[in-house]
Amino acid sequence: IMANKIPRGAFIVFEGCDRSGKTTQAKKIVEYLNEHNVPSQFVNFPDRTTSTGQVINDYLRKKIELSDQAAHLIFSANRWEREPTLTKLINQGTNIICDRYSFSGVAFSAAKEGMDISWCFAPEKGLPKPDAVLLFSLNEEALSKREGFGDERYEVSDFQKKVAENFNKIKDNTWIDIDADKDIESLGVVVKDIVMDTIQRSQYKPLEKFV
Ligand code: NYM
Repeated sequence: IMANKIPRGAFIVFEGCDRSGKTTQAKKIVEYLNEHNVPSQFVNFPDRTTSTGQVINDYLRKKIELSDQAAHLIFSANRWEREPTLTKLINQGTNIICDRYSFSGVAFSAAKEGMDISWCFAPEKGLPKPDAVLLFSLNEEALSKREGFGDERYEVSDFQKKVAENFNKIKDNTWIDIDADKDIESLGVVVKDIVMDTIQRSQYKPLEKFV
């Protein structure tokens, strides 16, 4: 007899450089889904509210210094801290729209001298693998027209360029490239189609893990 399985939620990650508009879009689609009775939750990494998140916040605000390796592992620990709740929510049918994930961890850390991509990816193994990754990109001209960076660590254009290169190195053919040089509404239409499609096709597939 076939088990009467409950559809699970989709796990959808929005990635990209700072200022690409992904946070706005992630919040907007979550609002839309919930309004249409599709249970969904916005999640963002780093999650600055947890115990590791407070250390990360101090680090990003340059209140404390950490070695590059230690900083990297704390960002990863921040995801592992959330993993049990995330997996549970997904399996219970909540769609997770996640603003940054392991790929930001790798792309930002590996933009530093002496940090390589495979070392950076190692602590991510075993975390839930997203059903879709949307990579928000802006060309240099479009980026320069947006409001300036803040004064957190990493918010400088030379560093962001390296981060963008890393995203392109680590992406595979399942990632969806999003040209973020659009107004909020038009970008929202693009995002909505991809998200609805992902929810549909992920419902009865088991949630995978990074290997
Ligand atoms: N960041 C984010 C990392 O360096 N490693 C990570 O694992 C993650 C998730 O934190 N500049 C960086 C990217 C951002 C910064 O993120 C804070 P946000 O989305 O601006 O709060």
